[in-house]
Amino acid sequence: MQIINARLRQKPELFTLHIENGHFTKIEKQDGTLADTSLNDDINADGNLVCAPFVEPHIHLDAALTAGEPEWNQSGTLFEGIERWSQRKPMLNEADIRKRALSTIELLVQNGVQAIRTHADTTDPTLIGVRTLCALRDELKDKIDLQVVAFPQDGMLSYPSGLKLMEEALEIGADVVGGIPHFEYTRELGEKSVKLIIELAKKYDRLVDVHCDEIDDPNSRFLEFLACEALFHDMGDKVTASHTTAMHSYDNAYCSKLFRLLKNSGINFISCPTESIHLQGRFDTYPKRRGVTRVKELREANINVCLGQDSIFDPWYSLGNGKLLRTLDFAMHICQMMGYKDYESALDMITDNSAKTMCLENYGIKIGNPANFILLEGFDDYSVLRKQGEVLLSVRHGEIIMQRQPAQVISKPWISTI
Ligand code: 17E
Ligand code: FE2
Repeated sequence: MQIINARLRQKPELFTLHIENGHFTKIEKQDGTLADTSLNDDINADGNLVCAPFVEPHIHLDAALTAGEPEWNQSGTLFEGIERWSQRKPMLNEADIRKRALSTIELLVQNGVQAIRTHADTTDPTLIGVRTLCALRDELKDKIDLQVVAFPQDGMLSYPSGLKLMEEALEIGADVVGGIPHFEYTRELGEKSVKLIIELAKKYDRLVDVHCDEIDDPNSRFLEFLACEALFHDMGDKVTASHTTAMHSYDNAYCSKLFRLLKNSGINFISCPTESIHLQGRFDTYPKRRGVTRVKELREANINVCLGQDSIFDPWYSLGNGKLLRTLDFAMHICQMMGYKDYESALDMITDNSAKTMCLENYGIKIGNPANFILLEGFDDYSVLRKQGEVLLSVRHGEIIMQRQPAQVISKPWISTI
């Protein structure tokens, strides 16, 4: 298989990509545009961008597609979301979770995603979310990279037997230890939970991804605690802080000191800008805080930061369509990353940076790597972001897993009739 007339990120020329036995074998610079070949599995990229697959590093598949069941989140706060979800939890069963998770995965795949990190709530004595999503991960392992985070929604230390359930989830096979220190009853319990998360990750050899300071309280400072633990245990590359929305409300002097630790620790960040712009700032009148973490400043400090959707039609967020280009568009606006320099590598935040966060191996368009890629409308990061076009093609191990015909305008352009 060959992909001809392909653009690659940060390169002006056209390329031919050669694929054999599901792997990239040659990446060749072209001398001008090539005509279609006669081989029928060859693909003409037509000057569009061939890019590493999109990665969704933060979503809750156990809760996806449950908005309004049994009640809607009327206030739009994180806290009412948690309450609505606790009403839905007793209605969970394997078939229900599987059906919703599969439809959501399908939606993500249709939009160019090939790797997903999902949270699964452990504050449920049956652990049905963890069991079902771990089973699905194993079943889909040749089709998609799925990681499961054991996530204690109601608090690892504040929920009855929360710690025992977390350990059980890791025994079942969750890949990542999660946490929610800002929702534990006290600061002390929050800090204790972070220490335990790191201990469990070491004991079971797992990654860490904590919902950290997802609140507008400038005094919520579990991030420094998590980063310091990661630094002292020398495991920054395995640790992720999700949301960190309180960082929006920290003062600049504190942030300046904090960033030194963040940089030294090497931890990863995930921001979910559509979710946070909706859930945060809900206790403000005017002016209203945006409540999105400092993505621009993290990028400028060369700290790894990526973007996730968090929710699709669930008790926290009732919109969402699986399109990470939309999430990226929101981030560029909300975080005021609209200078030319910001655009040049914008796709990093939904591809390479997310792959680094998930510790994915053999990711990217390189000779010897599995031939996993997508085809995007546009010729570079900036034009893809601006067009907000559809993902045209998704190839995994050299096999087409999704192909889309671009939409065509069929009416006559009105301007030509004048
Ligand atoms: N749970 C939570 O604590 N925060 C969120 N943003 C979602 C679930 C979606
Ligand atoms: Fe989340």
